[in-house]
Amino acid sequence: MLASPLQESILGKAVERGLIEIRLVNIREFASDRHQTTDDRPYGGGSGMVMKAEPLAGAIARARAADPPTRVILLSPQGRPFSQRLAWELSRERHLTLVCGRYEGVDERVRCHCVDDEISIGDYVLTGGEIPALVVVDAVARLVPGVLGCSESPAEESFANALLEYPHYTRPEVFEGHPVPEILLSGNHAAVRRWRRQQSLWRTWQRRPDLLKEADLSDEDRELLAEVVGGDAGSGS
Ligand code: 4HQ
Repeated sequence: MLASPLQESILGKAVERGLIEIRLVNIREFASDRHQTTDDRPYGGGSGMVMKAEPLAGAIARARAADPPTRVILLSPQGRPFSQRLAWELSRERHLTLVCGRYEGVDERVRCHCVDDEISIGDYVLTGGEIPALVVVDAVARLVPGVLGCSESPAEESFANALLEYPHYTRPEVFEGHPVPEILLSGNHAAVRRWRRQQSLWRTWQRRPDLLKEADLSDEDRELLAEVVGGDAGSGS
């Protein structure tokens, strides 16, 4: 579930170029019985299985013994909501350990005593923490200097400034009867910049008013938004 996606595309290239290093640990290696059991039935009864504490704790202890020191993060729907802000924060760490649970979750004592943080990628239930871990790795790795080409620097994009992206177009000039907005063909760079900013503001106003409330808009932003939505620009409603 993890090895193959991590070898592809931008992440794979970043690993090849030595910009990031990713190690996978199979917790079965830390099981003590000959069946390499990592789950067991819940105390108190009920359906489903629980990840046993010892194999997980053993795997985490191994990670903690490594250099440089690591921050250990459990992926779980009960965690702190993942966001671009948190991705930036994690991108400044030298070493992260992402713990992926299966079944109904991990023994509460692992959560309390072996991990530093808990992160959720959203309010829905998945079958395991592997895909959430891939989401975190992807979002964090692309912020590591050198991972993206310099033409696609992560600083000036959506969420860095809390606004949604403006619409993008490439050739052909007319697709199934739908033309590219004329202004983008005008060669007037100042007008293009203005139009894009206005589109970003408008989109965010329409689709994510919650983001607009957090954004700090300039006077010009408010004017651009008022041009398309009327008097209540920037109120976020
Ligand atoms: N799970 N954000 C259940 C998630 C999840 C999420 C991970 C499912 C852990 C045991 N993790 N396992 N949403 O749904 O992070």
